[in-house]
Amino acid sequence: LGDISKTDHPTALKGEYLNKAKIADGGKKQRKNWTSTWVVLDVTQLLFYKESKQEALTNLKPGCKPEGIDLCGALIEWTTDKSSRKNVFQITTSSGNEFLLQADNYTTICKWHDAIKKTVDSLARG
Ligand code: I3P
Repeated sequence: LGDISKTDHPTALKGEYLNKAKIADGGKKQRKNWTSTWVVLDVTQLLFYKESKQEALTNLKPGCKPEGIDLCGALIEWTTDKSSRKNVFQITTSSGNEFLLQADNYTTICKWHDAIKKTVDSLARG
């Protein structure tokens, strides 16, 4: 877990491919569709890029903007009943969007779970 800072400051994680499925939009259930996504953790938000190279292009091309999730007031919880897959946690945003994130590698998904949770906690403390 080398990327996680030991201080109380918001944690940011460099990009990595995770499996992502959006299961609700504004509280309304959506059909689940798992896709591999390049995920980057910012100070206040989680960014979803289609591909790693999109991150490099995002500041150059207006059309390359990632999908950003506001982590303020979000809920992060492990789940075993929302998917048949292993190593799944759910992010519920304050606006009622629900995402599942998954990786086959347990260490990888724990790193993301812990860092995102830490960011949410730091945002709650102001
Ligand atoms: C879904 C697809 C998903 C699966 C989901 C299925 O079928 O197989 O991979 O989720 O299960 O409904 P479809 O492609 O026809 O939409 P998991 O892989 O996370 O189990 P679910 O309905 O139990 O969520």
